[in-house]
Amino acid sequence: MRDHPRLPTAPGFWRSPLRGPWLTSVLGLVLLAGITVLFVTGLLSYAAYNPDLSAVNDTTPDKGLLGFYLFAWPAGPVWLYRFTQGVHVTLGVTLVPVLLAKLWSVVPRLFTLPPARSLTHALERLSLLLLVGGGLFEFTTGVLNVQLAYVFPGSFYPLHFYGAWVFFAAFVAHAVLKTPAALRTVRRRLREEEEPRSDLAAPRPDPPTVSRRGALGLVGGGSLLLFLTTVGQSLGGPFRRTALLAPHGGAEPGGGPNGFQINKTAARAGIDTVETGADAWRLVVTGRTGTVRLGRAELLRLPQHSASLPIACVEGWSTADQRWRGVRLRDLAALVGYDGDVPDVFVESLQRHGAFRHAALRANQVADGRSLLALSVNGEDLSMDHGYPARIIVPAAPGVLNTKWVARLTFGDL
Ligand SMILES: Nc1nc2c(c(=O)[nH]1)N[C@H]1C(S)=C(S)[C@@H](COP(=O)(O)O)O[C@H]1N2
Ligand SMILES: [Mo]
Repeated sequence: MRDHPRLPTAPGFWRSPLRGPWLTSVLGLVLLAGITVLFVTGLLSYAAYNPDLSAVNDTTPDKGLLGFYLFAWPAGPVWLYRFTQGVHVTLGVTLVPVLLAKLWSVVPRLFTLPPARSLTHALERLSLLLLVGGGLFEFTTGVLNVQLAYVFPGSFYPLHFYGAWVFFAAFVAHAVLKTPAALRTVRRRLREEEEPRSDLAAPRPDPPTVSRRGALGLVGGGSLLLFLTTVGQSLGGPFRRTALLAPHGGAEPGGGPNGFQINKTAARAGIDTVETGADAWRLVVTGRTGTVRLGRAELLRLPQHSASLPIACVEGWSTADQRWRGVRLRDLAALVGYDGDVPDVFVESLQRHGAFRHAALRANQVADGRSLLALSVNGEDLSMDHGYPARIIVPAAPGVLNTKWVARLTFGDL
């Protein structure tokens, strides 16, 4: 095409006949609903970490007011975190095509000249920079974390956390400014009125090769495909095999009672069978009345209780319910002087290096009868990779709080 402008700043450069207020509005309204859910479930995930309990669960530097304490995460229903985090991750992945299509639909505006017509225009463009930058950052860090690709400097958690606040502030401003017009555009189309002139539409469009509805169908189809190949990891059990996009790294869990997902093996955590053996391993329990040390045989002589609970990770995957059996955390608290007035507990693993080797549980979690120091699962001793000789299992909590290879429990208010 001889007369095609070379620079994207020229209005005639953008030729797709698909761009226009309707496409942008529909995609925008889908994102308005979807990203709101992502923000709410993200905040819930933050609350679920017990961020206020200790500097161990939440190590975000300088979080100040943004680390505001939400509420005590409940210990039921047992599938609570599995659900909220499954929604967060599955919806986030599903929205990727919608986000990309939305950005594509407005990309000509990135190149408008002059860059700023007025102070208000300059401020608006600055907020769009935060919106687009924040959105791409949150989706990218989220997907990388789900894929266990820890390529960013520092830890995922504070990056995704701070990014979320920047993104959401810009998102709220954008939604307040644009939603009324988007709704008007969609309604006008429903009444089959002409689309008004807009700088979103190409001034000299090429002939269409697909209709706008067709393009929207393509985006929706892409989302559906991502949904279908992701959701299985949150459902767990046999559905896990359908989660083609979920990472299947870690160890192959194999079959049998211990045959469910393993992210970090005992070998990777640096745990060896000498320190977990009957001669070496003692659980150290400390509380109001001092310290007691218990071997595995002694723990097995305490009252044993069962609970059917899943392990649901922040990465969105979950196991189906497994039948755990062991000693109630509140019974262990009672051994060191807490009868009835159950406190928080700080849990430490044998593991000496790496993340997730300690965790803080809140009093309401310790008090729940389904919160166990598990010694066996599905009728068999825990395998080394699932935390032998003992692991924590708490209902409704994120997997990261279910510490494996437990060495020490310190009861007391944190
Ligand atoms: N000691 C120890 N316990 C741990 C972890 C760990 O790395 N070390 N990982 C936690 C996380 S993030 C999850 S989701 C659950 C399940 O992890 P797994 O699949 O490695 O058993 O165990 C938790 N307990
Ligand atoms: Mo996890």
